[in-house]
Amino acid sequence: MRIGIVLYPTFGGSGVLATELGLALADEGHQVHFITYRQPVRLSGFNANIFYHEVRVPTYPLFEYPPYESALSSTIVDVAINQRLDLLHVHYAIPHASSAYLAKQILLKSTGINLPVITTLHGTDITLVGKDKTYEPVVTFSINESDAITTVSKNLKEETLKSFGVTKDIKVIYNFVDVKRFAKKPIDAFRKAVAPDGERILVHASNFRKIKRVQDVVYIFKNVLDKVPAKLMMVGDGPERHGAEELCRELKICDHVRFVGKQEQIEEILAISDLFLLTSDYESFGLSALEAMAASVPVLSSNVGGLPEVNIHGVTGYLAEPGDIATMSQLAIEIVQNDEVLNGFKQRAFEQAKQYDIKNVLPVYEQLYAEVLGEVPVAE
Ligand code: GMT
Repeated sequence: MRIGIVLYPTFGGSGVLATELGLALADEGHQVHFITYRQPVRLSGFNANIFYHEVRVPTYPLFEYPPYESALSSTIVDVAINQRLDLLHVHYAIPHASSAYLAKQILLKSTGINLPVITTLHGTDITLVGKDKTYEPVVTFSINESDAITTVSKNLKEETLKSFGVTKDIKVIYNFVDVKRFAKKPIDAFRKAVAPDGERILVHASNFRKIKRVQDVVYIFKNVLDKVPAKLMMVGDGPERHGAEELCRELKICDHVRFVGKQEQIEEILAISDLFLLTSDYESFGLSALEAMAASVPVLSSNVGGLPEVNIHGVTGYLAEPGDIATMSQLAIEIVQNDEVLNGFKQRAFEQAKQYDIKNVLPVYEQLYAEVLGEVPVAE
């Protein structure tokens, strides 16, 4: 198949997932055309089946807000015609689903091409931004106009049905991970550099937005440190990083915390880690937690959104209410203070991640594509 994928090219989960999906589809022999405004972060190296089409947004003094949505629709039209796309898969509703709708109408009217559009909803496009009255009518309309809709967890499906007048069926296709990529041997020299005296290594990775509650990560770490020798790696960057760094200074724990910024090789960091902390107010799924589990790292997370579908309480880690720092700290200590307990969690986290391996999820997307193209009947 010739598949167009519209995505955000940044470190956010939806962009990472969309890129990994495209790479896996290309490995299966499909021709994949990524459409976005910048080279996606996880897209590197040459692959004969992969193409990248950059959306150019010309500036003009009149444009205080350059019209990206129109530029994206025009690029989709161009790619669909010239690359003879069979279908378009857009990740994150805003503005990708409405740009896709517009492109579809242009193609239909001007060339007679009917380009099927699949929209995958990822999280904040529904729960935060999408719900905002400024966007809601457009989001509802463009979701309903998609030929197929998927969400990355059962929880996100429920949230979508609760907040939007969606009249179409929504299929849950869980996020996935390439277990092979994350099941890496730790690099001893790296572990020693971070934790020279064999301290436990705790890790958090995100885009440091408010919703992630990164200060909670720092408070929890401080409580762990009071009981167990430990180090904390803070991976990523974003608006809340500065506040988290300040807090480390206030709590006088800077020597034990490293803010390493955005990292492309997250698997190297996870390979030396003992516990992943995800304290968010909401996660539709928590792809970063799944990646940690694929690297045999247990997860301490909040009990929200799709996280309980991924992180199983008492099995792959623990869950607690967002903001309940005391309980989270106690549970984190429980996981890391004893080798035997920690190793049990590590093993079970890895077993759980295997269920979400790309090789199990990719065929589900391929089946959906075939259904949308009318090649196979729609599965119940
Ligand atoms: O909202 C973000 O943190 C980024 C966002 C994205 O779309 O890039 O992440 C969402 O999609 C990820 C991939 O499906 C999920 O793993 C995240 O849980 C989800 N984030 C939220 O729901 C907050």
